[in-house]
Amino acid sequence: MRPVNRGEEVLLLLKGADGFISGEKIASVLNISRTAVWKQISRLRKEGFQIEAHPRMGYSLVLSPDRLLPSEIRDGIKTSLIGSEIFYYEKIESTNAIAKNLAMNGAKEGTLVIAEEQTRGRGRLDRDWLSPANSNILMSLIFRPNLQAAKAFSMIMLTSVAIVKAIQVTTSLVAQIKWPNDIYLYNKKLGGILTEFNAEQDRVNFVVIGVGLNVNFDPCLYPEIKDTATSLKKVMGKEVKRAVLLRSILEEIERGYSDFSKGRISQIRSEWDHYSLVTGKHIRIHSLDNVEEGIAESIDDDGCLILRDINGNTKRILSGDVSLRVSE
Ligand code: BT5
Repeated sequence: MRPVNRGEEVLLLLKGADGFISGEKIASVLNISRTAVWKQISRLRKEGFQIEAHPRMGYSLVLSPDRLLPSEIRDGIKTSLIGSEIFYYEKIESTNAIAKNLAMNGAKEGTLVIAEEQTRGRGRLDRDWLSPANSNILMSLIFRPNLQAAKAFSMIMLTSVAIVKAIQVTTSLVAQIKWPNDIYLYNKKLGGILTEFNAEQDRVNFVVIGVGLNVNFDPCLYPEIKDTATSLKKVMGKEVKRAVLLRSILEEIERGYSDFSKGRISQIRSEWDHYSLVTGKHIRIHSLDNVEEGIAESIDDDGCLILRDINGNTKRILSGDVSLRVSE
């Protein structure tokens, strides 16, 4: 993916330089004035990049901030659709809320909304999603699939598979998928997915997929989740570079979405089964007014769970607002 603004172009040259690169060289490569170079350097410094300046030798990048800035996300990313537009916020209400708004106003498929902090991060049924600033991944993606509304939740399947694959590639940890929308690591919740969509006459206009993933925070910060949540840092005992993980997630989502769009659902389903925490287990599924019990067999193409009850009958359970408990 190509850089989209001058700041990113300057950053790429700094990153590619072996030590210092002169202001004159940057100016000539980008065909801009020395003053324009200096302005971009000041801007990058304000964003938290530590750039050393030397009167004769020029500029050298000393340290990049641990921020999910668009320039950091784009650096070396191998996607063409996912993240082709990035909206970055230090602090906003909820990335899903912003993404829905952008989608309503015609934002392109693949648009990524990313925040360092949310003031009203949401789970399903308006539950809170908790995360301190600058620690985790809080993002939403806009999709415009050619899909019936009833099938919109099937996209959780490809997103969760993409997340666990990216975690495995970047950290070697094997996380698991807990139907319908959770990512688990060693039996604690590492992340959640919130899918929302807008449809007309049974066709989907857009789907917004929100992901909250615990990377570098300590769940003990929040009494409500300290016993049930985990983070990659907590398990690994060291920080994980969020931009590296995020890039990998976006790349896996692009791959999964391409398969999904070509109708190759069985490939995604078999990967889902491989990482599933519930397949083959005795489970209880709670919805607002009902409890179902049985053995989780698999999921179908629509993302519904296939449950076999004690009489041997199978049932499809919609992945709406249900919660699932695995029996001991
Ligand atoms: C989810 O809901 O798991 C979906 C969460 C999606 C969050 C992302 S962040 C970016 C985007 N913008 C948003 O506003 N949302 C999305 P649900 O299955 O309803 O689980 C919510 C429950 O998880 C809460 O009631 C808590 O018990 C628990 N929880 C909250 N924060 C957590 C965290 N950081 N880690 C683990 N569990 C958490």
